[in-house]
Amino acid sequence: MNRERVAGKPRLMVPQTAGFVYCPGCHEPLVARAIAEALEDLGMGDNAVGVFDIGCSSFLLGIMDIDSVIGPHGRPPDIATAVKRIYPSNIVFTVQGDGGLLSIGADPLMGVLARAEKITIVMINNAVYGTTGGQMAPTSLAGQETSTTPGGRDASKHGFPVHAAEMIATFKSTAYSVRCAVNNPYNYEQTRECLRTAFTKQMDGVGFSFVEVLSACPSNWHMSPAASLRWIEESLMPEFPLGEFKNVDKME
Ligand SMILES: Cc1ncc(C[n+]2csc(CCOP(=O)(O)OP(=O)(O)O)c2C)c(N)n1
Ligand code: SF4
Ligand SMILES: [Mg+2]
Repeated sequence: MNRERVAGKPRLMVPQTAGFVYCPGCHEPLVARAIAEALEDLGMGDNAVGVFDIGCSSFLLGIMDIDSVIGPHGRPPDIATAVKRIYPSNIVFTVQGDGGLLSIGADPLMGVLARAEKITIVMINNAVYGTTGGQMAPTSLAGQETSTTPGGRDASKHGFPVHAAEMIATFKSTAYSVRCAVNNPYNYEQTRECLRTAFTKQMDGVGFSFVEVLSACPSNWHMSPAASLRWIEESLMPEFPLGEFKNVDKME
């Protein structure tokens, strides 16, 4: 009987060789896979440079077979700017956590938006600082218990969650801004498509593109992988709705 191949490992994903192993149920490797597939779909795997941040996304370096560089925490947008200006025909993208992009690296993010850099930023929104033990991030929900807000995030002391995809959509330099998730096969396929669109905006020279992905961190949410999937749907998505916030073919 002939069997139809319905899924396989993308060529750009490599067996994990580094000492680090992602926690069970972590969605970051799925984001890496979606990026790998989007680059393969576009035939750009050999002409792409990933700039990874300090944080759990830094381990994409060990599982993706693309040219890559790692930056000091929060600085990937600056490095991506330089790489893109030196190699303008390459797809240049960063992968950063919500802490790395919105707090520690808020200044480099503002720089690329102000200068209208034609790069792509992929932000992993797991509502915590994952690598360092689950401290509050700018994206932590109201009432969310984290290691630095053991009584829950209290707006009067800790402020409100930051909506990156909506905020970035307000900049004239932004060609594309979207929020996705990889919590089920449908949303995974949507993420792959959004990444293709984001990279295409860059290849066409339209402007800056941004893809935020809701991502499970079971270890720091203190939940099982299955409970994390439910928490994404019941708690994260109401605060961070999925969808496109900007999609234009010309900066104006
Ligand atoms: C300037 C600087 N501040 C703090 C740290 C410590 N640090 C390393 S990773 C990290 C948290 C990363 O969180 P996030 O960016 O959300 O990524 P995640 O691990 O959740 O994917 C912190 C605070 C650092 N390396 N450099
Ligand atoms: S700490 Fe969280 S983000 Fe980091 S690998 Fe584990 S589950 Fe993933
Ligand atoms: Mg994080």
